[in-house]
Amino acid sequence: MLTRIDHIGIVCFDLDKTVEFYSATYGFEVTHLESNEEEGIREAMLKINETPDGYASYLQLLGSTRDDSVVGKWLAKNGEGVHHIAFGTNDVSGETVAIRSKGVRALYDEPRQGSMGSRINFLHPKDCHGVLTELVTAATPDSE
Ligand code: MC0
Repeated sequence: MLTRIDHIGIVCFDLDKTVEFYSATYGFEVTHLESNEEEGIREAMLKINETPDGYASYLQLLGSTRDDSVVGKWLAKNGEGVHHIAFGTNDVSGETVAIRSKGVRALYDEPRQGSMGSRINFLHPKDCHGVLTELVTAATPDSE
C-alpha cells in the first residue's frame, strides 16, 4: 500500500540559493543534507509535515555534481523545476512487483539506496502519464 507523499523532487541550478529561497519564503527547514555520488547529486530534504503512517513528507531539493548525471542532463535540457514525485510504502519490493504486473516499467530490478537510508525504485514517466514516479521505503519512521 502507498501511504503518503514521501517527497517531491525539485532540481535546481544552485542548491544553496534554492534552499535559501524555500527557507526564507515559506519557512521550511532543512532536516537532512546528503551527497549521492552514484546518482551525481547533492540534496537537501525539507520536512513539510509528519504523516499519519508515522513518517513524513518532504521537499527534496536536488543539485547536480556532474553534467552527465540524470539531474545534470535534465537541467541542461529542461532547466530547473519539479522532477519527480515519490510515494511512501512499507514494502518497496512488493509494490514494485505489484505495479509492474499492471504493465508499468520499473527502472531497477532491485531497490537501490535512496536518501536518508531509504530503499527506492522508479517508475518510467512514459508509463505514468508524464510523471517520473518513485517508490520509497524509509529507513525508520520520521527519519531525519
Ligand atoms: C525524462 N522524461 C521525463 C523525466 N525524465 N518525463 C517526466 N519527468 C522526468 N523527470 C521523459 C523525457 O522528456 C523523454 O520524453 C523521455 O522521458 C526519455 O527521457 P531522456 O531525457 O531521453 O532520458 P533517459 O531516457 O536517459 O532517462 C529518463 C529516466 C531517467 C526516467 C530513465 O531520468 C532515470 O533513470 N531516472 C531515475 C533516477 C533519477 O531520476 N535520479 C535523480 C534523482 P520524450 O517525449 O522527449 O521522448 S535521485 C533521487 O531522487 C534519490 C536519491 C532519492 O529520492 O532518494
